[in-house]
Amino acid sequence: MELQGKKVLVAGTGVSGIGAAKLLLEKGAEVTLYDGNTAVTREAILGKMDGANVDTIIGEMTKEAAAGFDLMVLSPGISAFGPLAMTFKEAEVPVWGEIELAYQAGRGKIAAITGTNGKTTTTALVGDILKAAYEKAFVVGNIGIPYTSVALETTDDCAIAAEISSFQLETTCDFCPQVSAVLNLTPDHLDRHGSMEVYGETKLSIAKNQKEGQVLVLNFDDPITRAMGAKTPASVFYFSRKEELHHGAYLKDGSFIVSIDGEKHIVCTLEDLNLLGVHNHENVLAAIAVCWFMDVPAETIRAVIREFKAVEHRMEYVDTVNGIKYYNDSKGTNPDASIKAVQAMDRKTVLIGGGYDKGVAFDEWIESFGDKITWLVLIGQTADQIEQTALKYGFTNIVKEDSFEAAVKTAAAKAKEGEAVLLSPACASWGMFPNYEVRGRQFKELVHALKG
Ligand code: UMA
Repeated sequence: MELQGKKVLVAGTGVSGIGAAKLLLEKGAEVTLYDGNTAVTREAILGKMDGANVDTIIGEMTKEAAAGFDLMVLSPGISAFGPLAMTFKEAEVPVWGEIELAYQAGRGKIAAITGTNGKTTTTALVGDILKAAYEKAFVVGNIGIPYTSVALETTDDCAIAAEISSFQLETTCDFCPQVSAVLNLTPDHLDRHGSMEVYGETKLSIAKNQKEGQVLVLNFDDPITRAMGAKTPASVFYFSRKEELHHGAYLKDGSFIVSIDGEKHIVCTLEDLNLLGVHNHENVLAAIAVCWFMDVPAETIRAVIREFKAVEHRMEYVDTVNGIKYYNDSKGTNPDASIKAVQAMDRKTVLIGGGYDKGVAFDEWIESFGDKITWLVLIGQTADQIEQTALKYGFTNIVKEDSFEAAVKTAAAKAKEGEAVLLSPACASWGMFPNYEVRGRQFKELVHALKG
């Protein structure tokens, strides 16, 4: 779509909406920024727009107003099937997400990564590898950097590592990566998608425009992602931590191997890794597979893996205070992610959990505690639900706190010397914090304050 002169409504004035609005202005579109939150002010929106004078609508959006636009660009936090988007769809105004807009405006070879867990680590690793292999490479998407903020700098010979969430996939149209990946699928965001089936279909739509020769990397060990292989026109390349594959990437006897129709290439070994937990073996396998098909030589992949460290808020070591080690896993925003964090702990641990209610169950999370988790300190909307689930399994060492600060202090008091405190809430941060990054940063500040 030619954007010059088009009237575009950008819904949401967070990083995604602001990135989209700036790109649209550069492309000569007439931009109106909309936010449904009545606490947001026009001044605050304009303050994020570097002096550009755009129209704003705050609060209610009427059918009549919607019909006056040529395009709507929706932020991922707003459902593509909610009343706002439906108003535009009914008025036959195309609805794109920020990813689609960036794709339409940008160039270059895209490696797009989705999945319930591991996306950020895998995308960050893929991004580092692409930066080492290509003259120009970008890391964008759900990782926190809007794709639109770099789209106009992309060129035909550049590479892009994009972390794509299921929210963002609801609003792609022509988006077509050269290589895509679905890392795994476990319950998350069911309040938004309604069912695991819809959530899975949304994830698989990352490959919906790919053709044979363009590659979809899938986890062979996860039954749901394994089954996706039969439902795509893309060329499928599996990875497995458990099984040797004739055509795929796998881990065997400590070596990460790419096998192309039986021709084996050892890319690196377990000794090359600086990442905790077996789930990271899967992330590394996925990154190797993605980069292989982004035409990166094995020696470059290995050199970058050797240097790669855990990303912020993902099993991030914070400090040791009074002989207690503190870990920030604020990115553990669903039970499966938090289970992996619990499994990666090598000592008795006090766990801080709870937060926004996404409609998922906590049974498996509680069951994963074994005798490793000594106390559970709960915060947020899900605290009561988690407590009830824990009691059902006989786990009674529970404290509920009203504030995050009190939760960190209680966890510090419950942990003994030689033990650990882990923030891995199994819930999104919303309701108490704007996002998981703020929650993680506050945790680190509170830990440093304990040192006093
Ligand atoms: N808003 C409305 N109506 C609504 C909901 C929100 O008007 O019904 C407005 C809010 O008032 C606010 C704006 O929309 O002004 C926020 O937009 P947003 O929620 O889309 O957030 P952004 O700041 O634009 O950040 C988004 C992603 N957020 C979400 O998907 C919720 C960020 O992912 C992403 O990093 C960023 O774009 C850049 O691409 C965060 C996330 O939590 C990290 N992702 C989920 C996850 O990882 O599980 C999917």
